Amino acid sequence: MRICGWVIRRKTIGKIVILEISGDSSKPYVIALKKEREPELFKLARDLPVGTALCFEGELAPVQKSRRGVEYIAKEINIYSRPLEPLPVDTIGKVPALLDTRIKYRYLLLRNPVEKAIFKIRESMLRAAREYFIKNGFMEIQTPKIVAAGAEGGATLFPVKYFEYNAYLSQSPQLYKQMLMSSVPRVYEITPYFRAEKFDTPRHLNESWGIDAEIGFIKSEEDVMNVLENLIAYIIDYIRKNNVEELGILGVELKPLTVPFKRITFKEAVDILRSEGVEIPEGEDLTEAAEKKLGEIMASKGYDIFFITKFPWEATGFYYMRNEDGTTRKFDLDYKGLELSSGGQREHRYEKLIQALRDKGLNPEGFKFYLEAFKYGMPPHGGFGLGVERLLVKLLGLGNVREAILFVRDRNRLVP
Ligand code: AMO
Repeated sequence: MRICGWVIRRKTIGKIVILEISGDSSKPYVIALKKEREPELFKLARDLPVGTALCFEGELAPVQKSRRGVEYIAKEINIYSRPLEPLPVDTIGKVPALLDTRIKYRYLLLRNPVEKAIFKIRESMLRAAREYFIKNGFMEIQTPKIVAAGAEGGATLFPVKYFEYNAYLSQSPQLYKQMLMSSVPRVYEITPYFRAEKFDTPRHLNESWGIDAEIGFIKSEEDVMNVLENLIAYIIDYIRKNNVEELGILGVELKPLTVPFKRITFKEAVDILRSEGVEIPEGEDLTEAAEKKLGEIMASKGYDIFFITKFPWEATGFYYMRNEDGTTRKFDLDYKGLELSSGGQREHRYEKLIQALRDKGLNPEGFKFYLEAFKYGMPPHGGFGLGVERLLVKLLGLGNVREAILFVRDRNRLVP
């Protein structure tokens, strides 16, 4: 068998050299080279620097002695590239690197089983999401990332020069997934969000990823919440089943979630917070601090994950359906004090949608292409956007969304 990778550790114990090699598996490959048994390979390996790219021909060792990896007996080693300099980071993670360094050298640190496990689980998360949607009759879509109008507020749009037009990077597939509700009853997209927020927080990126879904012919936002909670429970089950090794490497015990998740209304959330002395101004969205506090209170009652429903109109996008009482059909999904997802039922009635744009101080002219789609038999519909990095942060107990994306785009990072 030919196995390839990079030396992440070399240890000499008397007449044995042990190499740990990071390759395509989660745990390293380990080869022990004995001076007596394979003198040529022993000589070659004795001073191989960490970082060397090599392949070896070998077989699984009949006796597995290493606790750190899977042991092989090597018959032949081919060296392809030696590092020009000592590595700037420790790829076995003995010397912990600062987050800044981890981000800068993520591509190298993926040789470290711990760092790799995070991204193997991210990959699984998206695979699980696709599997869930396929099983439930959703069609995967791709919508444009260069757009003429945004759905989530003008202040957070990145302008792009698009020939003689002014364009933006897409904040969300919102407008497009809704337009497709005029022909396909269930769609989903795994997509980047570009947002020009100048935040520097552990929960914000300027290029983040979302799992977006939109569902037609719904009776209420309850139908959307059902899909979302089942999706998350499915993702967790999938990871528990398929990533035992990676969860072990990370030392994470991932507990299954039971559906349905707890639901509280926005008003109930405000009452709970006020009863704990937190000030919430009338008609405003919850601040991050309030959200965190609410997460703590809910967790103490046994609810790590919960929906907040019926957001006030003042705190939502123009496209959410309004109820008679001034609330809307928008919900958030919070997990341990962090918003993972927003969604809800949309306004699908043409006239009311135009009014909603005006009420939010937006010009319907700029949304003409979107509004058109509401003229030809638009059914009631709703959907959600689920933050990929935020979900991963919560599932693995990471401290920062920057740990959950390979190459970070934030206020201070445009390279690598
Ligand atoms: P919203 O703006 O709440 O809703 O975004 C959906 C989810 O995406 C994640 N998210 C982010 N993660 C990291 N950094 C960011 N800057 C960032 N912005 C968003 C969050 C958030 O809950 N169109 C609606 C969704 C819908 O109604 O279908 C929307 O975009 O986890």
